[in-house]
Amino acid sequence: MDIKGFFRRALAKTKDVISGAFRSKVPEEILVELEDRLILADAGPSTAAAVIEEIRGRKPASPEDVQAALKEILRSRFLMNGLPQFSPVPPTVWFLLGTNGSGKTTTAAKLAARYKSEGKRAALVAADTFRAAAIEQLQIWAGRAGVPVFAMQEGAHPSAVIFDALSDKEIRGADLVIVDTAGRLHTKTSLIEELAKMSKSCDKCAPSSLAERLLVLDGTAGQNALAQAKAFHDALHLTGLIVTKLDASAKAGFLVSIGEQLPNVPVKWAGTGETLDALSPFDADAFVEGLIGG
Ligand SMILES: Nc1nc2c(ncn2[C@@H]2O[C@H](COP(=O)(O)OP(=O)(O)OP(=O)(O)O)[C@@H](O)[C@H]2O)c(=O)[nH]1
Ligand SMILES: [Mg+2]
Repeated sequence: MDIKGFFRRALAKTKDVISGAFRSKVPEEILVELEDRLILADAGPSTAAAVIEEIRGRKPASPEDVQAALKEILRSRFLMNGLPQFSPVPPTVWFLLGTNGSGKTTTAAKLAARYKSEGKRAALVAADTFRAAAIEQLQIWAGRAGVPVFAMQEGAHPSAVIFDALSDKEIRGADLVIVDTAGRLHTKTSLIEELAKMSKSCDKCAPSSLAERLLVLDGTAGQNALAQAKAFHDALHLTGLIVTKLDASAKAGFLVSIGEQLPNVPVKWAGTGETLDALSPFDADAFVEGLIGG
């Protein structure tokens, strides 16, 4: 997947909104218009105001100065350390967390397929035991990805599923074990307890294996997704974000406020469609270029 081309297409409309601010040739007029347009692009009022203040502080003398400063400032808001983390010895375990329908199951399969294609042994674990259909859905995706999947019956405790999965020879022998969890609200306190138990299971069976707690965010939810992410992070100490449905989002501008609202939680992956190969490492340069041009 050419992520540059993807963002150019996916962000074309948002880019038009932002570039409309440059109809004036007077820097201060551009800045006033630009602030409104960043908000329209779902960057959030406080981020928009902060970005404009920062540009103004640089005393731009021309529209080109404004454009260059905008690009540099937006780029600086994305962390560099977005690389996936692995445990010192295999297996590495990643938890995929998030609200209902954000794309956890699909993304779990996409990640497994991706690592498999790189020659790693990837496996999936069905820790969403709320509905039998959820287990089945992951099994179908595992079949498509050609990776083993560990599942127990509906209603089994997620921490028990993880314990048994990591005791299973085939799963234990994998390099990367991706755990699909049930969709949930960040407001539920039982979530924190459940995740603590799941982490404990990991530690018991495979010490230090849990390397990522990744929040899967629906990219079409814009600023709402960000509010969710903040609540999840406060409760669960996330290690990274996966933003899905960027192919269908008119609100991807919210990503520029992530750095401000969630410092230390890098965007690691971008979901770009519904197929198994529609996942890319997040590329901040390509994103900013798509948003405001080359
Ligand atoms: N367009 C698009 N659709 C996506 C993407 N990722 C997931 N979807 C779709 O989003 C819907 C929900 O995906 P799931 O993977 O089932 O989401 P989930 O978080 O596991 O949902 P629950 O288990 O019900 O909480 C499905 O129709 C997916 O095809 C993406 O990157 N782009
Ligand atoms: Mg699911």
